[in-house]
Amino acid sequence: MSKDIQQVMEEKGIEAFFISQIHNVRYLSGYKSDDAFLLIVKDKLYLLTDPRYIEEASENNTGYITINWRECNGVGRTVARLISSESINSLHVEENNISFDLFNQLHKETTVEIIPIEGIVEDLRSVKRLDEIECLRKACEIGDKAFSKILGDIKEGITERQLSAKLGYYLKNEGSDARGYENITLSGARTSLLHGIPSDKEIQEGDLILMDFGAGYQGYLSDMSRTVVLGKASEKQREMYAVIKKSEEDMIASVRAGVEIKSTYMASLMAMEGSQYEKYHYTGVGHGIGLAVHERPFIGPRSESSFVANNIITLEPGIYIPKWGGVRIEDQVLVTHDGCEVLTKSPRHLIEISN
Ligand SMILES: [Mn+2]
Repeated sequence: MSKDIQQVMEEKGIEAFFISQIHNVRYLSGYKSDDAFLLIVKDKLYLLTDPRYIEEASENNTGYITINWRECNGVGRTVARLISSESINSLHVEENNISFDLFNQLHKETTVEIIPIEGIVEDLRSVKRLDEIECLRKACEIGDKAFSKILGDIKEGITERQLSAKLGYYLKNEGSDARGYENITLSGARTSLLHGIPSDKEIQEGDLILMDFGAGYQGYLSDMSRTVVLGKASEKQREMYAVIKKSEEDMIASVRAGVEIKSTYMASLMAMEGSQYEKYHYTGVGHGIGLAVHERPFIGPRSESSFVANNIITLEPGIYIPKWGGVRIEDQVLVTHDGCEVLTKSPRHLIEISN
């Protein structure tokens, strides 16, 4: 069960909290807009937005008092006015998500101390509520459906860009929201590019094809990767694939509420220890996912915390050999008390596509 923001503020001695990160605004207020801010004090919740959104915001029944910041000549002035009516000595702001301009406005308009802080709402977001889990489950389902469709389009001569466009179509057609970035569809030697952009390269017989993509459902995202081969896989492709498949399965087996996240990173290495592939392994092997595609917790050698039930994370070990190619398998899982549930259900064995 995730905690209430006002409860966390009280524990941390935060009197007033100005929230400007867009996913954090959405998470706490349920309100979707690219122009909205929250001011949270002990016993009041304020949503600040502009006239274009005011009607929609007022219908939002989540306990927030809606304020049109234009009527008060700016966000900074509005916040200043609201906190001057409370007996407040300090205002916390989100350190990495406030513009210089807005910070200056707040500084100019208020006399209270402005204190930067980070990660408060992000930590809450890392433990999913049941309604969020349902949306994420649905986003994974849409991703799986699109994957099963795109396999039929992988043929000699189609370009990476065309494949990406078709994948985008299948995702939308199955019910996906728009996502903020393109799907990754790479082929041949280009599969070693970790976040490569689909190009006009045509897919050839014998190519590895790496697809990293996902859907959105009511703002909640899925993220999955599959690597397939057009035609018969070579000995080396088969070997690399087997290593990564084992690596991912070891990671899945390691996940459980209470387990140190670092140990899941260590599990990703077991399958390749001592092999020629170890040095081509990339250390970012997974991440939390929700309203943002990459959010807490992050899975790597420097992870400090432990998994909590209802974290939703991706596991994505990969081997990337420059100028030769790469293999990545990525699945999205729900952390539970006795392990994890894999939400992306697409097959994980090596698919060899025959024309
Ligand atoms: Mn990912």
